[in-house]
Amino acid sequence: GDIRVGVIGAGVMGADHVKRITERVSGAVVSAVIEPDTGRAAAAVAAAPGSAAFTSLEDAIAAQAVDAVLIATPGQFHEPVLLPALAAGLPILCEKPLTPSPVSSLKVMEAEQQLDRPHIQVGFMRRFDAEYQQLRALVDSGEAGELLMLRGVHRNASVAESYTQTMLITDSVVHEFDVLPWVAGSTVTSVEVKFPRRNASAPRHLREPILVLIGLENGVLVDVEMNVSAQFGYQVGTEAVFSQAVARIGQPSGLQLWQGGRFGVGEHTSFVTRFASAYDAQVQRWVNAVRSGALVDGPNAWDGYKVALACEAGVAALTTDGPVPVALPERPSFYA
Ligand code: ISE
Repeated sequence: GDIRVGVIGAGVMGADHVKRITERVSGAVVSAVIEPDTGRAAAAVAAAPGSAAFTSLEDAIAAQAVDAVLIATPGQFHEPVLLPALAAGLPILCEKPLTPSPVSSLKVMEAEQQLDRPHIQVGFMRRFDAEYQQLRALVDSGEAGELLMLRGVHRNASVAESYTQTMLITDSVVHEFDVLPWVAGSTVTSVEVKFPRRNASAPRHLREPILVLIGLENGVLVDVEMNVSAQFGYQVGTEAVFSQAVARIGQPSGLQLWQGGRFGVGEHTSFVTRFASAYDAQVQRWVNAVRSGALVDGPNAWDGYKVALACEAGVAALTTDGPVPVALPERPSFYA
């Protein structure tokens, strides 16, 4: 039958996933919404017929209401639900980041290694975006020659007052730390941050945009403009410089409009729409993996840990001149 998913956290992403599982994903239903805010919980339960609200994961487990969980709380709240979910042997799809620090990610991985196989998939949804997949396939094929550089832009229209300087790294560049090494077939070895002129329309406490230089083990150099006060909309794009070609993904591809002596193309305003089909594919493949017993079909906790190490270096790089090295320990055979 359908797997019964408990969605933990009913904020922007949690509510979006509840809707997705209920309306678009096959083989799963939302059986439980675990959310302390009663207003949010009620809205999510109303969107998922047959579901029930719980204030804690432990209550939902005790009520035998869930076969798997999707964690959509902010990163600092992941560890406190990952540990009981693992102890109950539940398959888990955990929104990014796995946890905010390498120490906490290691603790989660130790708990996971008590089980027979990996149970955690991390929600780095960009890997499920069709264009990133095409770019990775192009790198793999060798048809464009050797990959030399990746040049990324990551632009948000604006951010809430609660968004902090370190979140530029841990909440936003976190995606590039996962997906760009995945595209390049390599791993992060160093992170450096440069500061261009500050955008006066950024929240007062933020010094941004920032330029992040990411060194990869295979010699490819990655640069990312991280900009959270771009005003015009939401844009994530990558240019790949090869020895024999240049490729570009993430250009606006919406409505083309000629009006009033001008030409324009529709652009996104939020990651919710920009990556909607990537999120759909990610959740459908996770559900299929849970049903088949594979449990994970995408980035796992080891990938989440590698990103946590890169983020730690990235946060240090915010206050360091020059590159901060990233040392990667050996991968446990559990994650082979
Ligand atoms: C947000 O949490 C996300 O994950 C988005 O993909 C990213 O673009 C945004 O900067 C983050 O705050």
